[in-house]
Amino acid sequence: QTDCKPLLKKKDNLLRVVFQSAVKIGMQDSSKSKYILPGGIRVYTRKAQYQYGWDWSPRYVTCGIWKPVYLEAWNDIKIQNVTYYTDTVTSTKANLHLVAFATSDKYQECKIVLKDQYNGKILQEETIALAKGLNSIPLKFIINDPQLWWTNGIGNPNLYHFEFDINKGGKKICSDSCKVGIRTIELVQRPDSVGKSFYFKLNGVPVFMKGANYIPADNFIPRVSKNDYEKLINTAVDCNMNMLRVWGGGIYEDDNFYDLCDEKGILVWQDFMFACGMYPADTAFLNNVKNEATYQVNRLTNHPCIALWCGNNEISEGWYNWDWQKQYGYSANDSAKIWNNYTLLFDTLIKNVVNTFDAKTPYWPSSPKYGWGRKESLLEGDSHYWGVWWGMEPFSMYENKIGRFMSEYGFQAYPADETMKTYLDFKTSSAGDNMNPFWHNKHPQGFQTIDNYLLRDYYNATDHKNAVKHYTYLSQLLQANGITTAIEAHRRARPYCMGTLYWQFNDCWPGVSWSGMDYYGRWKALQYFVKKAYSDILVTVTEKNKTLETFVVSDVQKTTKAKLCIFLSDFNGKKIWQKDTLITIQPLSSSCCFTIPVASIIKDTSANNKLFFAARLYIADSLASQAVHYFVPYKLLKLPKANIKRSLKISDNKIELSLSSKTLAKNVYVSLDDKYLKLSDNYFDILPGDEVKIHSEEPISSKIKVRKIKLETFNSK
Ligand code: BMA
Repeated sequence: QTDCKPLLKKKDNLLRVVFQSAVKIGMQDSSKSKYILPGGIRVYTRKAQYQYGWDWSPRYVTCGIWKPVYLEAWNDIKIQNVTYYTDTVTSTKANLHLVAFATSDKYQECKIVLKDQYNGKILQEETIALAKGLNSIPLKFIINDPQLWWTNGIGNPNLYHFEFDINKGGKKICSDSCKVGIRTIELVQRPDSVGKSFYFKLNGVPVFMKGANYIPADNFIPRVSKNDYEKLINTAVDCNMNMLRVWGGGIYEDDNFYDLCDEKGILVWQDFMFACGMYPADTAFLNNVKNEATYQVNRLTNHPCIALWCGNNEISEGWYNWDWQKQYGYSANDSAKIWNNYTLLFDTLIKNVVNTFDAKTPYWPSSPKYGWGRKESLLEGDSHYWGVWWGMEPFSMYENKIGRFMSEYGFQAYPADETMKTYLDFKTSSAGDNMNPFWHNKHPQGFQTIDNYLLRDYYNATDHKNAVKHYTYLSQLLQANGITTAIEAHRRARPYCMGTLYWQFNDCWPGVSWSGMDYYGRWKALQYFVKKAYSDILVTVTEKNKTLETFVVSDVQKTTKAKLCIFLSDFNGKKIWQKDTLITIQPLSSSCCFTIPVASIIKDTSANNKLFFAARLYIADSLASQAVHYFVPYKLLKLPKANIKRSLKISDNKIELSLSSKTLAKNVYVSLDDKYLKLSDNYFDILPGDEVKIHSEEPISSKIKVRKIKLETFNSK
């Protein structure tokens, strides 16, 4: 934002560089205008918009420039950037080309050389002449038997390491090295009988996207270390995700973030950093955005993880659905001007930058295409469905409101008690106390909304003897069940729906929010549930018109043989009905394998609250996925008192815990001495007669005793 003029000063034998800055903020132009723009002052400053406060982040407007400032000197030739393109790919050959931009301080002849850094082999070399000034240098090359880049779950994220050199007289003058993935990506939007498809093809394969919306990992961005990024991306991988959306009110992420996504096969839906507001479009602002977009597109274009450039978050939705025109009292002229500014920014300027510098990656002007109240939002484009939470609709609506690509939907939950204890005194606070600012919930109706939904499926735990802890546990179950209802419905709807990204993956501070994983990386129940709901092959059960439908969904490319065991049981393990069948699961598919009317297996409906229906899918004799369906809201279940047997083994500072129960034990939460413990699974049901084996994923002290392991189970009131 500033116009920096370096001044060199010599003092104490040190050369000091002083940046004199004439502060120019975009405000200058708009101060002449009569209207206020939605978003207020923040839309004039090109810095992280969430720093002005969001419904999950505090307001830290004074956060400033956080990246290093440096001067770069060069002479002779400087490579500005090198962009790699995958042109065509077959299993035996990939045709690629690169375009290098290099500045030369004179006319001169030189040799360009492209090497494979892994084996040192020269892939291509040419003698060329550079003109004085900026030169564009194209170079074609071939990779035989290419190892393609694939996403997590589909294949290996293979990377090549290329080095592009400019040599003179046999000497290297300058060089640029880059890790590149050989892959093609397409966004397919084909008109069909309902609307238009919206899905990604990776190397020609339609891939169902499973992931979440990513926000900055801290209020104070320099605090995020490489290790933190690793923890975050490892969680995405661990939870069987293949896409993260870098949301437009945050930051263009650190190089480490994209490097890790490249290495681990996570595609990135990359928003430009504009969100929920209308932006000015005076010449200074446009020039500034042009520089910003050009810089970011050039910085990120070679990352195979970049699947999509998206102009903004919820601006077109805001303009058409949030009544801004009335709220801000715009005249017809004001409205025309403001919308014209929008189109200049997102339909012209940014789109042109992407087409110029990264034409191989699709561009999408705004997420979502239509607001969630409009029927078109379910027929084409991507969709943010907020009828649940903002619209107070029941979780079951997730099964009906399914668009072509669900890029946002979400529900809040409390973080782990240990996280809350870092900012809250449990003794003086009571659960659900939304007047207490120390609860760290930035959503104005956050607590009331959680409470409201809690009463539908569970009960309000504020009078529980251990209220905060119990409320936390229940709110996490509520969120986990709600969001997985959505995920499973989206996956069943494949290929109509081809992606699901819940809101939100992570947090920027410890607090109550929509995240599945809190600020300290502690998993809420949702994260454990997501890991299962995103598994490559999933069995899922839904009840529609009093009929139970068992679906099997596959995201793998090969045909799979499996055994499906379906049964109805009471909570003491008495099987009332069962059926085993052998099935063949088609690649990249979702199909309903079995339906049965509820009435044909449950004669006495008053016993519904003591029964569950389960589907278990075995692949090569091991349990690949399991679905459990209950017939009444959880609060109405007549659960027996669980008597869980445990056996504990500790080796190499790792816990191996085996839990079994003769009766149903619902949502078993395992903690260690009341401390949060990252486990291979948690909050799970132990079906009657089952043994569940879990292990710790973080080192623990070898002094742990069985009685230190605490178990909490859900018990209807
Ligand atoms: C979405 C996002 C954010 C917001 C979240 C929760 O629509 O785009 O703006 O934080 O909802 O309300």
